[in-house]
Amino acid sequence: MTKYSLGSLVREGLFGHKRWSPAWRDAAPKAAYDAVVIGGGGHGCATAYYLAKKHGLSNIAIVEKGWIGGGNAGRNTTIIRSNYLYDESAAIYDHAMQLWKGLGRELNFNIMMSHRGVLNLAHDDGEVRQLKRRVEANRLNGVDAEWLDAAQVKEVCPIINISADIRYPVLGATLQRSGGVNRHDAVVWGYARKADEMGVDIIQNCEVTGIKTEGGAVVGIETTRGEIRTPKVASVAAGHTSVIAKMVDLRLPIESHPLQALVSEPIKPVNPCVIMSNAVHAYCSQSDKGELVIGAGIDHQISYTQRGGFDVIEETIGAIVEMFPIFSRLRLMRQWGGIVDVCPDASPIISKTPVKGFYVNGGWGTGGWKATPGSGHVFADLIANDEPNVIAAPFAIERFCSGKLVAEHGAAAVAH
Ligand code: FAD
Ligand code: PYC
Repeated sequence: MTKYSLGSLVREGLFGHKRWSPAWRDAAPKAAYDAVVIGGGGHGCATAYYLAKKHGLSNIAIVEKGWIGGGNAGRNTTIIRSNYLYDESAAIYDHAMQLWKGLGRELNFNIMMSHRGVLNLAHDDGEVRQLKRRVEANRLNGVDAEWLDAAQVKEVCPIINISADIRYPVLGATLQRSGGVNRHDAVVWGYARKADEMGVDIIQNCEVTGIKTEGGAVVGIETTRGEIRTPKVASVAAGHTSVIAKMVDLRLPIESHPLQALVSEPIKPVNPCVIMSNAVHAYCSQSDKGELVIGAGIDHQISYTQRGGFDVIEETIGAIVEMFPIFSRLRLMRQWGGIVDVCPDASPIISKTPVKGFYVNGGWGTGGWKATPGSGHVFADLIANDEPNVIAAPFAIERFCSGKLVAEHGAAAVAH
């Protein structure tokens, strides 16, 4: 019998709580930093972590208007995959996928990474053709992908209804076996704890209200807790990217929409994988606690309210019950929304701007969670070197002028 009880381990801080939690809660803004990251979501905390770890920049701050992980990072359904169509997307999402694989160990935090496989369903001939093409494109990029017919889908996910006479019959699916889910708050805390250990200030309850420039270059920010001087400001404020960009008179082609999700009461394990259907606006996985985690397509109205309409959820639940009749009598426990910012090509912006020292990372739309480590990694590179690396370069804002878009609506896998 060990001499340590679980309680004593927590009290002694052996799980790390004592060291990291109060530090960021108490961080007061300093007068000046070498760089400031706006937004303490997954991407913001990852950016700060890689700035400190890879580039030795630790006189930096994350400024968060609420609490870290309270935005989309804490509201998303944690689906991880990299099966996008174009080379540019495969490069960034698969970069993230490789980082996810070792992230729990790197951060010394259990992020509950589960590579349980992601199915993307096809319900008509057009989708079959489109998804088969994507499997081939994925393989050419070294991304694991398989095409399954309906019977093979049922082998992977025995509870799915593959009858031919339902409104949207399942004709087949792509399967990315390395795809899966993880624990969102743990990822944010893991990055934040490590960043904090390296000297990064995490300033919560501090809203950025303005960005100060002189001669076309950033010199500082205005916040609800006073002014901070800095030559570099990095916006990672998902859902509010265009609001922050407007502070330097930059107009971005981004729309903000609610995206909703919900969970059922917990049940015994019945769903071994993640199943997504773009056509019926629904997807589903099962958490380790047993809750079914269900998501919808975006709400079409533009909004910052962090909640959506019940009509969207009603449609999603109708589709889920048709695909999984076994769920029809379950009760729902919680429903919520986040605000996602969507670019016209359903791909993100990772970019320098015409304002020297102002960098933007946003527009990840419905699918940025899976990118978190890759996004933070390449954005930190851009901020430190003032140049995008080869992975980030295709996502610069110049593409909206040149027309070289990375059109990923199909692979976004969530109805827009
Ligand atoms: P956030 O966590 O939103 O971080 C941005 C932060 O900026 C917020 O904390 C906010 O408070 C802060 N901020 C904003 N304005 C200011 C200001 N003026 N001053 C200071 N701070 C500010 N993606 C997937 O890949 N897989 C999924 O399964 C998935 N499911 C989703 C389900 C839902 C319901 C939602 C809403 C999103 C989902 N997404 C998914 C998308 C994903 O969550 C986002 O693309 C991603 O999390 C965005 O990055 P982030 O985590 O840094 O954003
Ligand atoms: O991009 O895989 C995704 C996703 C799942 C749920 C929301 N987005």
